[in-house]
Amino acid sequence: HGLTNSLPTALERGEFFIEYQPLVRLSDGTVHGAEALVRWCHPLRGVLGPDQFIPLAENTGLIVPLGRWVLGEAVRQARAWQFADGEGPLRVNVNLSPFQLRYPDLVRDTAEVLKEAGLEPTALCLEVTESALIGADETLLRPLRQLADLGVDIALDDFGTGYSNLSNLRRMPLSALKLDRSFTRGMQQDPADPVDLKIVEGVVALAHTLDLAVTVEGVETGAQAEHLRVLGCDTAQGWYYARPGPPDRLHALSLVDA
Ligand code: G
Ligand code: G
Ligand code: MN
Ligand code: NA
Repeated sequence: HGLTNSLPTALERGEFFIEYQPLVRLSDGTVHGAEALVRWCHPLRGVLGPDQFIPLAENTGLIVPLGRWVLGEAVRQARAWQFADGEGPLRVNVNLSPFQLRYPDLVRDTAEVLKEAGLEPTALCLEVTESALIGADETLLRPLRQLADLGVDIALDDFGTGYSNLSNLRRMPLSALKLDRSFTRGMQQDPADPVDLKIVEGVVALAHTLDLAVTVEGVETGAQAEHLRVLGCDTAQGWYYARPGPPDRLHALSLVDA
């Protein structure tokens, strides 16, 4: 596999970069923060998305240094936004691979990166997928609790697509659920799919009962956003607001919307 050979040096060569996609508060349309999404600018193949190299990075162990790099970049970027923006502090979401959760220095590294950048831990949200937490045992729950104790938010990504064990919702130190975009697809129809509306309504009720915020992914139309607002979702992310893009664009967006 050609990519396998070039992956280890790609980090040293500075071939990775991060795009940011805003998370918008449904109540008033202001920018809450952004999710960091890593890309690889491969010298021969062009820009590759995470689906094309994250599994490879996981299998080769490179996910640990790569994940640490993404975290450092994203945290420094969030700090830069806070300096540039008179509005409320922008927050940053970073995806965490299950392999990183099993890495013993994750919590120490994260605390260090935050301290070095001067970013308060509450401005960082780490996203963990449901499927990463299948059969979540103490090995995975302990670092999550330690991160939560630092003040970092933990969000359950792709919620509803995995094997959600609802009892996990009680055991895990979560702050938010990210509802997978398959649930919001039916809201693009006119009229919206009544079953999808009911499902989202139920998830929001469950989440809010457990003190979890609800973020919805894949919002592509204004009608969808309005449905989700009425159903009580807290924040939204999707092409309706912005595609993933360079960090400076987020700042411009927050000034326009505020
Ligand atoms: O960038 P794109 O919108 O194609 O994202 C595809 C998936 O890749 C996302 O669902 C996200 O979970 C994953 N992803 C993006 N960036 C990172 C990263 O830095 N680390 C890990 N582990 N996954 C990421
Ligand atoms: O795995 P995760 O859900 O964290 O990554 C989000 C993925 O969904 C990225 O690949 C991103 O480019 C894509 N995405 C983001 N917003 C939208 C959207 O509104 N519609 C669709 N179809 N895809 C989106
Ligand atoms: Mn994510
Ligand atoms: Na997701």
